[in-house]
Amino acid sequence: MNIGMVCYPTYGGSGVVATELGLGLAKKDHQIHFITYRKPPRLSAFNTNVYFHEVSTMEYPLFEYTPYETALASKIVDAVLYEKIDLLHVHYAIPHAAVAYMAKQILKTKGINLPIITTLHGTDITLTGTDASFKPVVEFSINNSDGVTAVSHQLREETYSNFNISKDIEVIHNFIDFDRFRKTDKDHFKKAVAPNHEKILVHTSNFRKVKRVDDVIHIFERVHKAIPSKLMLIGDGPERKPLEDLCRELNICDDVRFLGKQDAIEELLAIADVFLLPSANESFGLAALEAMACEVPVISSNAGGIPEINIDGNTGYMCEVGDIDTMAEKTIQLLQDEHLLSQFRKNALAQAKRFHIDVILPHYEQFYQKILNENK
Ligand code: GMT
Repeated sequence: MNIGMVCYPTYGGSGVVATELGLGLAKKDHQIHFITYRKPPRLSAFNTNVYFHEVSTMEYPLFEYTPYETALASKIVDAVLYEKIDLLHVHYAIPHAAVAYMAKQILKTKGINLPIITTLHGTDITLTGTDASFKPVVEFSINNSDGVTAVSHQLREETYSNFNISKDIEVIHNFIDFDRFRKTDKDHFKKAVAPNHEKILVHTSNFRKVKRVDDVIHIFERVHKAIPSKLMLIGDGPERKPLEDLCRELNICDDVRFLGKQDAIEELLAIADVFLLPSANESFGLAALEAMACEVPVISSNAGGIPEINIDGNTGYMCEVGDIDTMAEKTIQLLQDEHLLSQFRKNALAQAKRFHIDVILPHYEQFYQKILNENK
């Protein structure tokens, strides 16, 4: 198939899922056309069957807000006309689903029917999508996509309860590429981060409020008092500065490393003992799944779709959102029991394998085929 892929070129979340999906499909001989405003980070190397169409916007003094949607729709139309794209898959509803609808209407006037699939990722439904400034457009564009998928059962249900949806929503979980995410020997690296064999806790996110990274720091402070340990914080975002201040206030700066955005997250996960994800909401929690694939148990909240991947008392522990005392207690319990920790590591890997790219990718291929058949 010749597939157009529209996404945000981000380091995590929906951008990563779209990129990994495109790369996986390209390996299976599909032609993948990424249409984004910047090259997605995981698309750096040359790949046969992968093409990149950069959306550029025109500067003009009248445009206080650059009309990105118009530029994206024009780029989609151009790519479909000249690359003979069979189907367009957009990730994150805002604004991609509405833009796809616009491109579809333009192409219709040229005698082309472009099937559109929208994948809902989380905040497009739970946070931004329900804001009055977006809601009618999100609802309309979901209902007017030819196919809709959600990354968890919980997100599917939340979409039905937040909007008036007439479409079937197919659940296709996020997935892991085990060629990349697996435990490797990074002992030299471990010695550099934890020279005195301290335990290593890790958290990855975009440092937005919804991630509750301040809870991560409070949990670490409690763990640190009981067990010699280090905390690696990977990623960047609006909350970083107050979080740095919090570390100073708690006097734990020597044992907390803010590592910023990292390309090779798997190398950091390879040396970690526990992954912390106390989010207020999380439609899936891909970052936790990546940790589990690297044999790192997860201490998380029980928000959103997290219970679809983390198994309480097996691959880690799940607690109520904001219950930092229990999260710290469970972390200490796990880190103090080598036998339990090693069992949880194995369980985490086994659970992650259920989301192996080879298992999930065929679901997307079947879904694409179904939508193409319905649109013949
Ligand atoms: O986590 C974020 O805030 C980014 C966001 C996105 O769309 O890029 O992530 C969402 O999509 C990910 C991939 O499907 C999910 O793993 C995350 O759970 C989800 N984030 C939230 O629901 C907060």
